[in-house]
Amino acid sequence: MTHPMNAPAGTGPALNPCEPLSSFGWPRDPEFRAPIPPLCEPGRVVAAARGLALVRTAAGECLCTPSGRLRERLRAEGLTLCAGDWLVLRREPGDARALMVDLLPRGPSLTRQGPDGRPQCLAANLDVVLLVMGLDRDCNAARLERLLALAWGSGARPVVVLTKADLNDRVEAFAARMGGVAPGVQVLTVCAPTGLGVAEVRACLQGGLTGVLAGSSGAGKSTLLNALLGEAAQATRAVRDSDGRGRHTTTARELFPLPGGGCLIDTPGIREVGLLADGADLDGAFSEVAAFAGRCRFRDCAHESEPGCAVRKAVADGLLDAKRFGHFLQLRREVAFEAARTDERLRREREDKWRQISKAQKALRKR
Ligand SMILES: Nc1nc2c(ncn2[C@@H]2O[C@H](COP(=O)(O)OP(=O)(O)OP(=O)(O)O)[C@@H](O)[C@H]2O)c(=O)[nH]1
Ligand SMILES: [Mg+2]
Ligand SMILES: [Zn+2]
Repeated sequence: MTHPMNAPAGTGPALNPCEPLSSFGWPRDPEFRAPIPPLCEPGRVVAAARGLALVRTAAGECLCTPSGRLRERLRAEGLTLCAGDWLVLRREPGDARALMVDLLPRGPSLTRQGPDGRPQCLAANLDVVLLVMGLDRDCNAARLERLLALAWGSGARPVVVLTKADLNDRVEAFAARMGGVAPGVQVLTVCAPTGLGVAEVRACLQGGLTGVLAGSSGAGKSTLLNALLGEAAQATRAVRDSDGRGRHTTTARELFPLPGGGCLIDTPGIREVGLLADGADLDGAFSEVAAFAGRCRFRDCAHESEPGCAVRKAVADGLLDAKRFGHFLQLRREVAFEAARTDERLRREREDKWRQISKAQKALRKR
């Protein structure tokens, strides 16, 4: 069957039927109507590294290199391909490698501040962000607040998944506490050895949705993925006995289609530095603070010492949890710090550019 999107009028038969791609989430949503040019096909990035990408097309997986023009565009816009990206590919008959000719506009994506201070896309075109925390030692409110800020910033729906239910005898109390930190967010508990809760996670991705696993190393992300796949596709490793920390077993971000529909991107454990800034949404993560902030006297109230601050008043009146408000302030400081780092980088880049220009001008005058 030819997908309507792949059959522009008068271009003859499409190269590949797109039907099998539906299990990879194609088409992303009804408004996603990017036309695929003649003799091209859509594909989804399974994994990407150093400009190369392993891409899933209707015909199977293939290794792809970017066209010169796409490479140029990615460089100009500071973009790197990542798992979950949708691409336009062109393949000459008989070629083993396909050419990536275009990157389709990204939908909700998980981003973080990259090592160079630029935003870096970790996983693209998401419907659900699974915030994974282990009920052994990993699960706490502060960590969840960070993960939630990241998830709300992505634009995809967060779902909290508490793993290792077999290692905690107060599972319900923990789930309730995490539910309090994440008002309105679904909280699931799973136990990999017994398979408890795995079906509920699968249900979150029903209908060909795309999810990403986010959480610290050792939280049990890959173990959960394996349980959903019904096979040990991803390696997993025990956390260190000494401090309960993970060993960063997963090292690359990779997209897996799930039996029964939907796909899931496994990620390396997120180190919680540089997590925030651009990708963070504090109002989403602290919706109850945001609700009071609307009633502050000043629209740009920082809730510090301004008169008529409704947020401070709510804390004083016991309507807003003081600890939560403290976390809000702390995360806001971190976001501001990360943002300042980015500003500093931009300023330096601008200065460099002017230095180069004035050098070139001087050289011209000498001639
Ligand atoms: N008892 C128990 N152990 C679990 C459960 N889920 C995961 N584990 C164990 O926790 C350890 C870490 O699991 P991984 O799946 O490798 O963790 P990860 O989040 O993928 O870690 P990174 O890849 O380093 O980010 C492994 O030894 C798993 O067997 C569970 O439900 N119960
Ligand atoms: Mg892993
Ligand atoms: Zn205020």
